[in-house]
Amino acid sequence: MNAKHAFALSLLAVALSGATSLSFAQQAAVTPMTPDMYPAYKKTEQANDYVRRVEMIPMRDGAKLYTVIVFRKGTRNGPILLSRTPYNAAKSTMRTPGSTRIVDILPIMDEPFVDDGYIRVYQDIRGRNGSEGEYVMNRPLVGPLNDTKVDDATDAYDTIDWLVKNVPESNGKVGITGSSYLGFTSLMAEINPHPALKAAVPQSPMVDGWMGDDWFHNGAFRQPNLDYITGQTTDGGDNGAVPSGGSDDYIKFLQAGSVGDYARHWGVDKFPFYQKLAQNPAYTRFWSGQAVDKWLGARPLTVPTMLVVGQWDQEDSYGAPAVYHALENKPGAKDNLHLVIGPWRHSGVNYQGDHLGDLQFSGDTALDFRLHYMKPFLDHYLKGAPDPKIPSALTYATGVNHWDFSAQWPSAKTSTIYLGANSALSFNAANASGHDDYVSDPAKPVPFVPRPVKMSDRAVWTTWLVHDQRFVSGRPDVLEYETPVLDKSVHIMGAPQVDLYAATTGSDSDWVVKLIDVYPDDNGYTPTMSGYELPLGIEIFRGRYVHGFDKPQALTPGKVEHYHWALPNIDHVVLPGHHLMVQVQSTLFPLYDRNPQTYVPNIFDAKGADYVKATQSVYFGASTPSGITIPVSADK
Ligand code: PG9
Repeated sequence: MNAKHAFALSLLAVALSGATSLSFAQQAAVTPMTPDMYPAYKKTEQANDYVRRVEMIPMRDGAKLYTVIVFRKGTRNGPILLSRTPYNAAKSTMRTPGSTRIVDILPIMDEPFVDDGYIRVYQDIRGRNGSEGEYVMNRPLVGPLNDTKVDDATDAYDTIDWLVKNVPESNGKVGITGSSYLGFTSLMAEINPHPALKAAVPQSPMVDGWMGDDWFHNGAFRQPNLDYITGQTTDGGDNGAVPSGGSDDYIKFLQAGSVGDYARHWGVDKFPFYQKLAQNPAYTRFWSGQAVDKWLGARPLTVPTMLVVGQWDQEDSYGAPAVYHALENKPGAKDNLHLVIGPWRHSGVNYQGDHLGDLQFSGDTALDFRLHYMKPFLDHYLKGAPDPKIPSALTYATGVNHWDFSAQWPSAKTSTIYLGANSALSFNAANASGHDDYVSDPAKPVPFVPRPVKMSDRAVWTTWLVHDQRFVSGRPDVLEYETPVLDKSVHIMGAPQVDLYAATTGSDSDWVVKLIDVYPDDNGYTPTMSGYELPLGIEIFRGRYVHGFDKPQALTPGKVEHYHWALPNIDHVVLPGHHLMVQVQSTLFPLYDRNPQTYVPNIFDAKGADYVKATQSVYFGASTPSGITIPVSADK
């Protein structure tokens, strides 16, 4: 018998015996020339603790959307928790490829849900990854800006309809959640919602891309978007950033010139979404017509909604509070609308939340929220569990590290801190009038983090809003105003409002204001925080919009204008022994594009000669009371 025959016989013996393997003694001897191919091999199925089904769910226009349904084996009568994503449903549901454990394949936030009988569903939105159809960034609602018959509201409706009819393990009740873009799709599901949609937890939703979410803030363009658009729109999958290299984004953007110059240099100008941004720099119908808070505010609230945002959300701090305010007085809002503000970065609610940059909190605040507030909220509406009685506003007070429960947001009580002479900042209006001047030079913009700047570095990007601001203290183009040491605490609960009276020698200008908690110089308990200048809010305003976001106008050189804008919403206690500080500057680079300081019709296309130095004057005193009005807790 040659080696081939012996091998065939051993296969036959396995087949006849029904055994899956032979003991070493039973095996025919192999020789060096025994053929090595073994076509009879059948993969041993892993003993997964989950079921993972992929479905192509048909929409009303015939497009099919790639949908992954995951649940623990044995799940019956389970509620469905849906997320509709542009970030790859297949990858989102295979975090650790090859793992047999459901908690390893799903994102960490899903663990308590699937452990408690939930069915987790991730779907690629139309045109992304595995889904059919055309991708349009934050696809507008069907109507004046969308002449098709489909949007993310209809797609959510059709998906939910299919799921409740075709997932026999479900109890027919659906919740929707997700952060940022997924927060946007969660809100869209609430427009003409499917009756099976019983609750929504939109997190850091992108709501108004011009006012204060991803693309612009008060009209100033955010340059990291160029990387995002490249990744998002250059193929059906997930491309990377602009392949521009370099060790310092500060230099890279400065050398390029305007945003338009940069875009042309790297080929970004060809992308349709870039063109949408560059052709719509002001707040025209293009933007107001797709603001999600305006769409939602035009309808009653029918789906119980818990809006979530991070206090230091570096991408979408605007959206959740804007939707809250658009809905708070609507029929159906009482008891069904909640705003949650946690001590997190953008999307930090879904990760570890025991610290942010140098700031430490009491335990894992994100897990605490998910376990003790978010899940009981969903359990109530999707599983019939008792009502956890979540307040209208659930906010985490940083500084003292505990959750606050409020019936309204923001606090109705306010207190104003005024800029004054000699760098003073005071709760009393300044007696003497005057102004402080600095020269803003677009050739030397103020960096938003210490150089070298690498905006794609996650550690830098996710924590820049809590970065110690001492790195710009003392720059001649940064004004600083500071209170004496506080003898009692200041509990901020809401969005501080900036009133800046200022003039420029240019014909356009940006203004950046920061509200800062200055730690004691000798901070014994956490020495690493000694003297730390913790930003409580940083926000920009593009001067040309002072008389209306849809009406850009040249500024009159030397004329004092009253600029008004909001800092992000916070719940923070500035402790006795600390100081409050305000910094004012005119650039925050390369996060925001540079204002040339000469009025041009479209800053995306400013020319080299348009970029000029300007002397900026910040006014204080009775008739020009620059300051910040702070909502403060009514408790004291
Ligand atoms: N902030 C991201 C985004 C949302 C919507 C549009 C563009 C960007 C995100 O994290 O998804």
